[in-house]
Amino acid sequence: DHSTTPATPVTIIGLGAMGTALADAFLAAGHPTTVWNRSPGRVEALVARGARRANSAADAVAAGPLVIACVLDYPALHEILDASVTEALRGRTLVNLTNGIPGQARATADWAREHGIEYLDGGIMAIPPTVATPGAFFLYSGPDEVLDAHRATLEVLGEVHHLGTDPGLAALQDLALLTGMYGMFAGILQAFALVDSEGIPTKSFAPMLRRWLTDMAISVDLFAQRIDADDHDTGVMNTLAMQTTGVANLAQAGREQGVDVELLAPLYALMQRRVADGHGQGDVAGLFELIRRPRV
Ligand code: FVH
Repeated sequence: DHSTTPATPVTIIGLGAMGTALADAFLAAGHPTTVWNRSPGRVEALVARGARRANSAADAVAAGPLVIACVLDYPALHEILDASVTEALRGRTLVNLTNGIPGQARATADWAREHGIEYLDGGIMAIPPTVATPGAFFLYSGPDEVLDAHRATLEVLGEVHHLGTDPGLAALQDLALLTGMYGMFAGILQAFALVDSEGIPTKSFAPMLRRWLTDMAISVDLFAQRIDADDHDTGVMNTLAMQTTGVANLAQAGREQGVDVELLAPLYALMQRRVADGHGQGDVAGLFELIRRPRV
């Protein structure tokens, strides 16, 4: 009977915008939640909402079996993990949801193994208000048995995606998802700059831009099909040559409107290179061939 099973105590290290949202999610789900932050001021509001205050990071870690860290970056994390905290973590599970690169995740997993700490690395595909809503999903990598032991608790935060035992896989795919997002940000900002140059309020243009980007999201699947089939040339409906002319036009229009079009310059240069290589009648997804790691 799950209703009589006490919820696993959870410790949250790092109470920035995201750590606070994680702690609130566990409090709302009835988990005893101990919190610690470098600057103590951020603890107060959570304590008022039912969290337990720890006087040091080591005390926070000692409060339960599952410790979740969410700080700015790995150097910040390793500043926190001094000798006393490392010792307190022995025999417990550390789930690190701090953004970083695969090498940092793998090095931290090695460090954890050396100190008898179970370790999962993770990535958060949510913003603070969407934590613990159906929109949130979390990436994890690390040993199956560690993930399985804490799956139910981690599901409180959002959908759990276990990407494999290599601890670097969550960081890699987190960064890949963010790469897609930042490319989109560049396009959104460039589009707004263009309409703003004619005094069109971005708010009135926004619904059309959202609709167009939502429709064009199909490109994710279409490009993936082309790349996996290693075929950028058959059945092309919108050729690279045509699209290169279009991008030249929007860059020129931007310049004539007094808009800085620097964000588009690298994409345009790549398109021109691929056309010069003889792939003008191919698909735009063929640009992948110019940026991928060469096959050995
Ligand atoms: N907020 C978001 O929307 C995104 C969503 C996706 C995931 N990211 C990642 O989550 C990590 C934390 O992000 P955050 O939004 O909570 O960041 P801040 O509000 O800026 O809080 C930063 C916390 O890190 C602590 N901290 C910074 N440097 C140190 C250090 N040297 N030693 C100890 N702690 C440090 C900081 O403490 P304090 O300044 O309050 O004392 C905050 O707790 C991040 O990896 C995102 O990429 C969030």
